Amino acid sequence: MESWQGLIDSEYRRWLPVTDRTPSVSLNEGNTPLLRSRHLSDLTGCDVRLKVEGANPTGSFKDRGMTVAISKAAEDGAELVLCASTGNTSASAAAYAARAGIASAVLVPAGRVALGKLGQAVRYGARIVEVAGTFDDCLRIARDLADHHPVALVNSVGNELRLSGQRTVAYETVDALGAAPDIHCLPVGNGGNITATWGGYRTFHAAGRSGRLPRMWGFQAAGAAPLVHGEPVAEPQTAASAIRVGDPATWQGAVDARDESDGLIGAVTDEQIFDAYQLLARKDGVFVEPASAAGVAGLLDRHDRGLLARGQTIVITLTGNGLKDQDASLRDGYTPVETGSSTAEVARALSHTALASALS
Ligand code: AN7
Repeated sequence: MESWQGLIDSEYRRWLPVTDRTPSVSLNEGNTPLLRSRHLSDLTGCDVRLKVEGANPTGSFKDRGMTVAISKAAEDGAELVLCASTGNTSASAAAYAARAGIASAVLVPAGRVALGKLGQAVRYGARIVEVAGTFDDCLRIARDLADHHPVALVNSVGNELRLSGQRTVAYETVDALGAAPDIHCLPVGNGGNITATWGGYRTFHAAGRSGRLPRMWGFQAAGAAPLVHGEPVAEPQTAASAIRVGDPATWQGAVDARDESDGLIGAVTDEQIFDAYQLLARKDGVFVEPASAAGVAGLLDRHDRGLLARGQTIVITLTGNGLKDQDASLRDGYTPVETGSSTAEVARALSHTALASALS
């Protein structure tokens, strides 16, 4: 079997807006695991699958759209790519720009980006500007700059290139399952991913590759849930920093995905998000960043309220890798158990744990 070469040089190429003149700027993104969650399946009586997007090269689903956006920017001779970001878009844009030999600049809300993501952008060589404001302010400024200067804006807002790449998550899912699932759960921030994922399912349905369409179930953090309230939130609040967005740029796309699929966009509290974050690591061995657990939190919330029928196939997008946000992983405190370097001392230290009987 030929090894995976990334999305542009995959079987999905024909669904992407690239031509023979488009260079393929790739880090071999896509082709991510679709893992069965035994725990969530047993709990819900459904067949629950986890689409592990943290396995992408920069650790989030953003790489799917970025390979297309930066390849096109390279084709167009762009000298600078620009984006606003809650963190993952900046890491991805900076990496693909580096690969293409194009300079990158990223606008992020000051002090609100997980350090792992910032560290990625630093290392990939992006010019980073921390804006005293929200992500929504960053996006407004980025659009303003792109309107007046010759830079390639690589945010997904109205960006068919980004969205076309992000649709591939649905193509991979359909090809893995043989059809669309009954329900597709995912976190929602700016609204690009739910729009693109739904667009992907519709594309494959129209092409006869899936006999059915899923219901799209999107979940926002309760303190940053404009799509649930039906109006922008001026001061969005959530510890899930990736989805701290008060005025989603792809508002209409997200609402259309919900309505056309007979789905829903619900809110989950930070407590529910962190419970799901913990559960995924403990029960499935999958380490995600907090925002990425919102889809699982939402599914569990529906289940707890008796709103989830058994026997369905459910796919949940886990959007980003847990390694990016160690503030989150250690926020409940981690107390190291320290000992001297003899076997006896280590055995004594372990004797306070469940290992005691094994070591006695
Ligand atoms: C892990 O990086 O918007 O609803 O600037 O990083 O398409 O915005 C990130 C979003 C979910 C929400 N999970 O997706 C950015 C950015 C993770 C994310 C979302 C993001 P959208």
